[in-house]
Amino acid sequence: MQERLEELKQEALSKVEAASTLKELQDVKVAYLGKKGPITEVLRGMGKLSAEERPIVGQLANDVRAAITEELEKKQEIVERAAVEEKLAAEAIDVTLPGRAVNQGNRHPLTAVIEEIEDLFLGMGYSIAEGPEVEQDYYNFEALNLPKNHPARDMQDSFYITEEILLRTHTSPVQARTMEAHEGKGPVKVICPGRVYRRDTDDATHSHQFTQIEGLVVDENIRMSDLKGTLQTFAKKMFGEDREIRLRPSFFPFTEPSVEMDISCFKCGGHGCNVCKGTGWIEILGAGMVHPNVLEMSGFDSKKYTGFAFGMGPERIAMLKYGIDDIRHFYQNDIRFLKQFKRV
Ligand code: FA5
Repeated sequence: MQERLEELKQEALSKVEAASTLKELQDVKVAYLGKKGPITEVLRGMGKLSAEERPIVGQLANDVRAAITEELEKKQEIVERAAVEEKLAAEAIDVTLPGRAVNQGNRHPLTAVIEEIEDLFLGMGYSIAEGPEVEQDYYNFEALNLPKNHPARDMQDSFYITEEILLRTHTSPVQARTMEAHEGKGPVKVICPGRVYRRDTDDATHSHQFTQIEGLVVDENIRMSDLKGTLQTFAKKMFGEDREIRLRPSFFPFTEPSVEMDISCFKCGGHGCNVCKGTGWIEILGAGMVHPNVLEMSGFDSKKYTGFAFGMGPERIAMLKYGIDDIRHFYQNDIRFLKQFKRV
């Protein structure tokens, strides 16, 4: 029996030695130390032994068990460590490899120009107001002194959703909404950037959907000279210190008097070139003194308050500033076009 135990021990230890996975070790454990294993079998047969032999064999069986268990544990640790090392080796990162360049995006040129204009006016004490793109006929036209059937509505052909609701054709309705919210109390000093829509046929300078930035100042004693000074500051900051401005009489139903502002051509300095079509001047925006009817309709006393307003198209400004010859480039998302504005 002692010999048999010694044999089993050698057998088990050589199987432990040969095992290379946790599964194989587990199999050895079950085979030799399990309830149905040969050592248990030997122990069961001890009843047949003499009283002197029994403790010796018992002791030996326990020693064999302990020896196998110890070797199993040692080997298990080795196998586990090897598995971890193998995993680490497989996941190793070669930090000396050259990195892959990250594709970095940049702001859309139109967004950049709008933000530049916003910053400029925020610096002059304006705040930003916004309004809905799906607008009521009342704010888009009526509150701006354009009653139903007024011929000047033709200047801005609209996308109607119902008789009374349309896609706004300009950002001027935000003027009316802002004044209404002030409940007849000045001062009001806002710019209103946003998208607008018109039934214009798309071409190099027109789009059916474009952006505008509106400006509105209402307070006591606001004069035409305040408007002129503001526009002059804007033109110089946006297009360069040498820029001159020129105001030409124009017509908008919501302003009286109304003007259009030109800036001296930044390319030729006013001598005449292809950008200014030989005139030396470039048209930039529409403006004027807020019509008394508009002030009254939005709850302001036109005897006490006066104001000025202006509206510009950032697409046209961006086109001038960066020499872009077709407005459609802004909307086509051609990466070759957009990449040119990296540092804007
Ligand atoms: C207006 O929309 C007035 N609401 C501006 C205004 C505001 C005047 C406050 C007085 C006081 P106008 O229709 O001219 O005006 O449009 C203003 C600017 O929008 C134009 O100068 C132009 O830059 C731009 N614009 C007009 N139509 C289009 C179009 N189809 N595509 C791109 N830009 C356009």
